[in-house]
Amino acid sequence: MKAVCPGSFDPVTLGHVDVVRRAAAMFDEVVVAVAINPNKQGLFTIDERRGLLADTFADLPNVSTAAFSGLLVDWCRSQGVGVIAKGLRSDTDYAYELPMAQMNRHLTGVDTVFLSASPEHTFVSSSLVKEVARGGGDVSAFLTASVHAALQERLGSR
Ligand code: COD
Repeated sequence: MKAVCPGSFDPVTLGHVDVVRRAAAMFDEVVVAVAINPNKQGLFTIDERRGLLADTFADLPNVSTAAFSGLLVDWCRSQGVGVIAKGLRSDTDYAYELPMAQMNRHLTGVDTVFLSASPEHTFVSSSLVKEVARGGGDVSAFLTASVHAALQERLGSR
């Protein structure tokens, strides 16, 4: 079965990496799909995020990247994706994710499976990593070396 791990990935963190790698071990094929949100300016462009994702998962032959706009379930249908795989860090994630999972299933029958976040990644998010990095904090424990370098370069050039 073909699964999608959707998200903003601005940028991809080790929390995302953990979820995608576990999904890749469960499903035949996993597409890591970057959501295009015209109302939200990211730190990295969609293409840059895809590039960082492609580097990160270069060793996994059943993982690819994509970008989508509009409804995730419409994109799933057009791509033959049968399941959405997401990480769950907390009850806050659960409260946010559950109605989306139910709505997505109502709309097209596409189910969502949740992978519990690994304890060491429970507090990791792209937004927190960016905030700490902007303040000069060390975020190297939460990113791959190449994503960390890209983040340093981007923030340094601002
Ligand atoms: N550990 C485990 N999982 C994690 C971690 C971590 N440390 N960090 C993030 N995750 C998981 C998140 O729980 C999420 O499942 C996924 O990784 C992506 O996270 P982000 O932060 O990169 O992306 P989000 O949450 O901004 O992405 C939200 C979507 C873009 C997927 C969602 O809004 C969406 O599907 N939008 C498309 C429009 C649509 O269809 N809307 C209708 C929905 S019913």
